Amino acid sequence: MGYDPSRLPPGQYLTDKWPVLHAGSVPHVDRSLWTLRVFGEVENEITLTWSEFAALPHSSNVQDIHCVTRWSKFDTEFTGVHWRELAALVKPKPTAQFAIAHAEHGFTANVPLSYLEHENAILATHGDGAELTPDHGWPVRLVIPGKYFWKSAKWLTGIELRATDQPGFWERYGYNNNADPWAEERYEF
Ligand SMILES: Nc1nc2c(c(=O)[nH]1)N[C@H]1C(S)=C(S)[C@@H](COP(=O)(O)O)O[C@H]1N2
Ligand SMILES: [Mo]
Repeated sequence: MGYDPSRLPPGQYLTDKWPVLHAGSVPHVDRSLWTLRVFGEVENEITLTWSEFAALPHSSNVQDIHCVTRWSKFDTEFTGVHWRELAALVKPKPTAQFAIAHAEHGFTANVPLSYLEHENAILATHGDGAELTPDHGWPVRLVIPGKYFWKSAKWLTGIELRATDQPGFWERYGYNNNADPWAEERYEF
């Protein structure tokens, strides 16, 4: 297939499939009991039910994803809720500088808040035109553009805004905190 090789970060190979990758087992989520909590450095903490989340405006984008285990997948379409819809409800304090995604089984992933605010960041319910499958993070996963894909937490249950950074699950395991695929920021050592 033809593609622009400059879209492939160093040390990556292109795949057409959408691989599945995570630590531990796929959680069994009951969407009627699922909630999304947005808390921390905000004026107004919220906990949304599925129906409240689903009622928020949705949007779509297309982006390339890059896993630290070296596979990249181009032109992945995600549909879901942009952070701005939640920010309008919680009103982040000026002290909010970092976002911690919280997921089932205690998984966390940290990014500077600016990455969550990116136009292509999304709390996704759909990938490549179909509802997310359980192994890709159903019912809601985060997608953070411009970072290795481990920053994109599947089975999202909360977003915490913080004044200070706090390493997440893979970061504590030795992965690079910044995780820029173009700089090959894979592991700490
Ligand atoms: N909750 C959770 N989310 C996670 C992970 C995980 O272990 N747990 N692994 C990350 C990693 S390393 C990758 S590459 C992507 C893989 O997403 P996919 O299985 O949909 O391709 O999920 C990320 N999100
Ligand atoms: Mo990954």
